[in-house]
Amino acid sequence: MESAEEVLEGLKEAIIRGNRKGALELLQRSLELKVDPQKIVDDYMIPALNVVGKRFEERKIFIPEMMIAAKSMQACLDVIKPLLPKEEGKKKGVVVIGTVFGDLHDIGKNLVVMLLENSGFEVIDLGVNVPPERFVEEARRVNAQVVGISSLLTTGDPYVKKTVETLRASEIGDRIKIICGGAALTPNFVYSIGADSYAPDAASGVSKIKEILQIDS
Ligand code: B12
Repeated sequence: MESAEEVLEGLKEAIIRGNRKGALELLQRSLELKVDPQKIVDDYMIPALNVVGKRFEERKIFIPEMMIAAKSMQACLDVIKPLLPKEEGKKKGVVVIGTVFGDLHDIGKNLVVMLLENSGFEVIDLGVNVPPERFVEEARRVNAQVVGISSLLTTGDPYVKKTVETLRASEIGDRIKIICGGAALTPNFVYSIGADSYAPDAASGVSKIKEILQIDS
């Protein structure tokens, strides 16, 4: 019989290769072996996409391979979503989130959405390729406390900056809290353009949002 470690390594490999069916089967097996769903995401699924990114950078694979790997990852996330721990009770706040203009990456953002919802926040997800004005309109419409901006491409930096500036220049600019994340961003850049917070991953994103809203738990 295979060990849990072998199954999990197989799952990681299946995501890297974009073998969606295989990945889903191995995910099911890991869950049957009672592996913690959060551990599966953090220690195997996310690292799988890092390998994909590295291979793409080294020109060992190309966009179609990167795309099918992403699809396998998203299919596994859809299965895992209902299994992650969920806090019930009063809503902690409203967060509007989206991927910056020009950027179509959404897996990381979707993870942030998932974790925020499970932590008791109401989340309005604007999707990908979101123009600055859309963040403002929606944050105003739903009376959000926080706007989250995701950016995976270094070419997206000017749009992240523009989004923060547009939010700050709007009538909600004084009160809205802005948090940015995504592989393209650094804390230095994010703070230099006037955002309130930066987080390198979804779990610390939730903690940072609680921190800026001064929520204890
Ligand atoms: C999958 C993928 C794709 C898929 C995206 C599918 C999808 N639905 O998202 C596809 C194939 C479409 C794609 C396209 C492209 N991609 Co791409 N892609 C990736 C890859 C391999 C994985 C990204 C990912 O999902 N990671 C897993 C998630 C969980 O991690 P994450 O996104 O970083 O998110 C975490 C944190 O950053 C944080 N976070 C993210 N957002 C937010 C937001 C907030 C508010 C907070 C608090 C936290 C937070 O929390 C998340 C969870 O912990 C990366 C490589 C990499 N290692 O990042 C390249 C990468 C991002 N892509 C890259 C490139 C170049 C492209 C293309 C330009 C390629 C091309 N020539 O066309 C296009 C761009 C298309 C576009 N306009 O957006 C480069 C970017 C280089 C750069 N420095 O700018 C990378 C780094 C690959 C590389 N090493 O070269 N890509």
